[in-house]
Amino acid sequence: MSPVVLIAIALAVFVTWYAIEAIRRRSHPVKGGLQTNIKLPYTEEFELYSNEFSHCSRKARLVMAELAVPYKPHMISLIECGTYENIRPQYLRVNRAGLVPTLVHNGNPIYESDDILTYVSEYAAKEGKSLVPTDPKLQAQMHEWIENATISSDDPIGGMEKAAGACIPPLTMPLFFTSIKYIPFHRIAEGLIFHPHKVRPIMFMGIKVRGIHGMMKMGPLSKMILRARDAMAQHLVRLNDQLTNSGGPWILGETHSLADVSWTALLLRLEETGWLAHFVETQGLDAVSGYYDALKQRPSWTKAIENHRHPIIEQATVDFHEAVNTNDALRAALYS
Ligand SMILES: N[C@@H](CCC(=O)N[C@@H](CS)C(=O)NCC(=O)O)C(=O)O
Repeated sequence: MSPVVLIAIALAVFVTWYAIEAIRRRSHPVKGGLQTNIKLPYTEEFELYSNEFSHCSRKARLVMAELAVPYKPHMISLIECGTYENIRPQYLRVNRAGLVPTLVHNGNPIYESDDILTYVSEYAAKEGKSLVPTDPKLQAQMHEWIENATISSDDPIGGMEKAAGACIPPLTMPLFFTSIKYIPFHRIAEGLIFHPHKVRPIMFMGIKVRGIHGMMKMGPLSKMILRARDAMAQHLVRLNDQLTNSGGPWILGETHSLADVSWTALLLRLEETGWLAHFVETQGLDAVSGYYDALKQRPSWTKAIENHRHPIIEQATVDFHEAVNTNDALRAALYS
């Protein structure tokens, strides 16, 4: 058979495969809350699809642990942890947006981590457990702090000066750089072909090529990281004031609430990416520092965080700290 015919056959096979896969992997944005119109297979009353490293997933696992609601866990890999499992047909049947977390209650999915927090809290309230204060003024404050720590599905980095959650993706960059080193190119290529937001796999390709030592030499990226850094410093100063004024130990004072669940995940992300120590040192955030220590003493921390550490992220964290300690230029670009 001539090479031309062979190439034509290979091309036809690829195009057919692509056309079938593209249909199987069709994704679209989803609205938050309980989806009564979707019924998924399930074996346990609650099943939670989450990722070890994802900020929003950690919030969902924390609320389940805080309110002692049992669930069957399904761990979904994201590219920074190894593969694009979130855009494969099996998971897209659970969540057409290809985002984690998804909580499934008796077969009905609940989307958006903040809606999961509210849903689980309302469910547990029937058994007398609650993470929502009864005072409407405190409730309003709680929602404001939750919203402040949210990563938007539509525009994850929009409004950094307004919301701490929007600063999280840029401030996570150091760990993306060091974790992606362990992910082969062909895995990222899966995202280039099928991810609904191509800019994400393109960015991962770029950061894999560049490596952590080149991170702050990437002009627009380094600008975005520094903007997020400066905005986050202000959010933490506000948190510090809130903790001081409320008298602590929690955001609303004596009541541990859903706001603290959200901020546990946020402070953890800042710790593992090295930012928390920098902010505490430069802004003098004693209240935040004590608050984070207290959060880590709660039993939910072990259940939702320690029991779900991911080896690639653990190694990436070590690599990042080593890079910063051995590269003066990188350290100066990040912290001065
Ligand atoms: N607003 C959504 C955001 C969900 C979201 O962005 N999840 C990220 C992880 S924190 C994700 O699944 N990313 C996968 C990807 O973009 O490939 C929520 O709070 O649940």
